[in-house]
Amino acid sequence: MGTPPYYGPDFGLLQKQDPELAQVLLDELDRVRGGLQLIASENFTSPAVLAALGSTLTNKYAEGYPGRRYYGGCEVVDRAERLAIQRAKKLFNAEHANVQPHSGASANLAAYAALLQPGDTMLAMALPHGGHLTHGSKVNFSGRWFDVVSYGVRRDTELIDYDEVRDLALRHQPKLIVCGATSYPRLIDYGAFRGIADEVGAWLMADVAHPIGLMAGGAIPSAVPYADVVTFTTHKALRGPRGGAILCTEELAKKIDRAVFPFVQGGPLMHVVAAKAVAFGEAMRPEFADYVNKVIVNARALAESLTGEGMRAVSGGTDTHLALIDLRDMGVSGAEAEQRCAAAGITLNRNVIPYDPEPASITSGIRVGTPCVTTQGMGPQELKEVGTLVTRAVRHPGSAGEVRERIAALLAIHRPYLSEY
Ligand code: DSN
Repeated sequence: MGTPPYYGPDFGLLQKQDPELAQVLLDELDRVRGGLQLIASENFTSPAVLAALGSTLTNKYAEGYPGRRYYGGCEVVDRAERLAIQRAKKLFNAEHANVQPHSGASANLAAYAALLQPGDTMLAMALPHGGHLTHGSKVNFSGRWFDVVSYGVRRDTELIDYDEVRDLALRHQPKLIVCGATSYPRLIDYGAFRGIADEVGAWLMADVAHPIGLMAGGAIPSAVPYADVVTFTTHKALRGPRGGAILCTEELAKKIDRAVFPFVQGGPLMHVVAAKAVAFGEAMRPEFADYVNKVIVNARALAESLTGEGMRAVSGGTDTHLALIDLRDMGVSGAEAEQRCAAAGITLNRNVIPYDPEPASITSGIRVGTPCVTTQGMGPQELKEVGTLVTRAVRHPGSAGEVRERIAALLAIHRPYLSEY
């Protein structure tokens, strides 16, 4: 008998050796197959991405960069990282890519480390208006280590007020301007941010963790031509493994690489780097462009359905993969809505809305997104029904059983990790 050519995940072995943990994996698969996943920042990776994640590359220490490692035996994993870098540069038309950040937060920490010193001033979107913890929240390193000035959205339009951003930039002279958000349903004008950054001599960083997949598929304009540094995660609409990455200009390449390693991180997760390469390769295919266009069409259909049922979409709708819903007119909090939806088999998250009178633990809103359901093959007709079901679950908690049945019927046709990829 020859040596098997590949050694990879063997679920039967895991079940035999550790049935308790194996059951967790089965239960999680049951959970996603048995409900509707509307969390805007999640997706279902392809089996090919999962195969790379479950590979022996997890074993290798590879501190450093391809060809310049601090451990021997890296010549094979170097190929995985080179592939990931080449594909990221090609996919996003970027001068330089660093694919090692373990997460979006690590990528942001590294970008700040490359561009700022503690105490420097940065201008970024406020968390309660759709920004991110790492954009200067007081409970995060970014808010503690930097002098953070925040911009938000206008009360009337619920859109970024570029005049306010410019005024704040002129007044505070930040060294870095950060654009990008986690619950902003509209397109961001990266050109306007570039103009403001140039006017005050600031670096421009775009944290496009949310819309990077849409940019990869060409469904929305890219931030890469405008920003000095672009940080992102690979696991949202991009549909790769959980992780982060950074794109930047050649001018900043060395600073960014040194900031990721050795300043912020030690050894990279080579199985994840390999899985990122797989995901970037998948995102180059025409089917992926088709997928992300459908994600947006579906998000619009869902937002229209929800507003047709009497909910209010913040900013009036969406241009992206997500919608933010204000529940105040319904007299239901975001936390209650999240619980009621969970009882009906719908997973989504409560979310603060701009000028929210409620704290983050309660909120007045929910955020919904379509990356998962679109991967499952649902289209606008199904999303119209999903909107009706979400509204019914939120308004009438007693109808949870009925809603569950309808969802089961939808999922019988569109089942994650069962239907064709
Ligand atoms: N936690 C991510 C999200 O759900 O948007 C952002 O980091």
